[in-house]
Amino acid sequence: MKTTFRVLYMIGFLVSVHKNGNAENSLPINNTPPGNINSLIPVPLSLQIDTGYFSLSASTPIYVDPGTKEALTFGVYLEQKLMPATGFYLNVSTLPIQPTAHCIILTKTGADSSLGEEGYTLIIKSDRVTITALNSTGIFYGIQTLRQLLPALIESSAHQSGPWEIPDLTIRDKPRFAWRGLMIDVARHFFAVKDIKHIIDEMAYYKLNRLHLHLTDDQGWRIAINSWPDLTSIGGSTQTIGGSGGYYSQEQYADIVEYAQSRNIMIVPEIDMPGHTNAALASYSDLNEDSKARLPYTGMDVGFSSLAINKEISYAFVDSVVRELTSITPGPFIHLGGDEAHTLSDSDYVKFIQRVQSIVQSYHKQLIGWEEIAKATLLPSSIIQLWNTGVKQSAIEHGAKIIMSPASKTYLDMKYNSQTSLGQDWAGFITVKDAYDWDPAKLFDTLPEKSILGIEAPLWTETITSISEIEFMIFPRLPGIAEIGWSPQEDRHWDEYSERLAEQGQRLTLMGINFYKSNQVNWK
Ligand code: TNX
Repeated sequence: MKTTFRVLYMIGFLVSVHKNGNAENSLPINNTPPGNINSLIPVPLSLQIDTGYFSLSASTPIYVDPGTKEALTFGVYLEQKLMPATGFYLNVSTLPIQPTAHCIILTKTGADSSLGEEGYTLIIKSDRVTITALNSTGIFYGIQTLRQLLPALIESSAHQSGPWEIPDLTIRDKPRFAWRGLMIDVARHFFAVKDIKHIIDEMAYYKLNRLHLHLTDDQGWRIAINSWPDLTSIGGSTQTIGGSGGYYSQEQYADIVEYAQSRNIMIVPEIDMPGHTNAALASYSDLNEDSKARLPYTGMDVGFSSLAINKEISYAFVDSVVRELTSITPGPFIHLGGDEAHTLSDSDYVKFIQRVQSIVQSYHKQLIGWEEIAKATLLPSSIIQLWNTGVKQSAIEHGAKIIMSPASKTYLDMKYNSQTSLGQDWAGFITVKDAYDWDPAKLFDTLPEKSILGIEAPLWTETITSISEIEFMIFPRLPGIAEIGWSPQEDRHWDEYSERLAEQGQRLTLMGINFYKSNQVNWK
């Protein structure tokens, strides 16, 4: 919305004028600097500023709808996010008939259904903050917006003096795309459960809703499949360039799934096949066409391995994997990779994909695969993840849904520039601006918006070994990806976005996130 931007610019101007100590009279908010309107990422669908401001105090209660544990959970989540910096232990309780004059209300009552399943309304008046949504999803997003509207210091883990003020306003908001994801490759290097939870919290702040875990590859197998124990005892013991690897037990995996759910994020598991399978081929000789186990692999090449696609045992194997994965996957999607199976003929590849697609269907799940799977005849429910050259036109014409992960825009393992020591550059350098300044619906003439389910940024980890290195590669490009997924295209402009990103830099610093301080942004 054009007006939104004029307002954002205006408030930014007024706040900066105020900070310089003059023009107090023109400040619409009682001469007090408000929380920063210019900090919102992703920018909301619509925003209207009123006069006055809300001030959070130790005696501001948080009221939630009665009757559901979930509502209380989100109320407590908000209280815990506000506590460290404010020092306030806000009272969380169910909404009484006569709420106190000064309060925060999280409610489904009176929700605007035109904002859809993930939308919300956030109304800030001098005496009351109200987040209204059809679903708890929307309430959670309203909470993230509220956090970002408070002064940046709200993200400090140490007590700050405040004041904790937000200008009166009305936000109506909903996402452009249903799929707003990040992929982490835990196969090339393994990352502990606590690291994954950390990333989940960082994603939630930007309203991302899918975490795709690339669980297996040539260099490692990271999820316990109890009926095939050597996958982890052998296949899980290596990683790229050496090191002892690791894997998630099914209990640990279920713990990640549950933690993600509490932050509105669905875990999408990927078991890559028929290529990218050396770790499995090293674990079980029977999975090889020549019945000889492969040696473990710790290099960086791709495309050399394949399951024995002519042996029945391979399909029994896939069946066990999908069955066990289904038992720990509440979400509807199972990703079976399908990329870079360079050793197979097209007809063998297609035969394999169609068979594993029916296995996924027999467990009532939807198949996702990388763009190569479009060579096969796909079920209408199957989803294609574009990554390199595009998706076969006939699949698009058949109505296939596409997740957009074009390598030259979204591969967060690509270096920022020639000076970046981590990462790769086969798809080119990707600056912070490059990652932001494109439209998924304009990238390919033949791929219209209605075919696009959403956007996902993959982080491949051949060169990435720690959470701090993950953060350096994903921040600050990930907030840009999140805004592409959420905000209307006509409201996205790099110059204006880079101002908001600059403000977010303070928050990233306070959260202890190791981010790349690109000189394309005037960091504060
Ligand atoms: C391509 S993307 C791959 C991955 C690599 C990545 C490195 C895709 C489906 N395959 O196996 O890790 O490039 O950037």
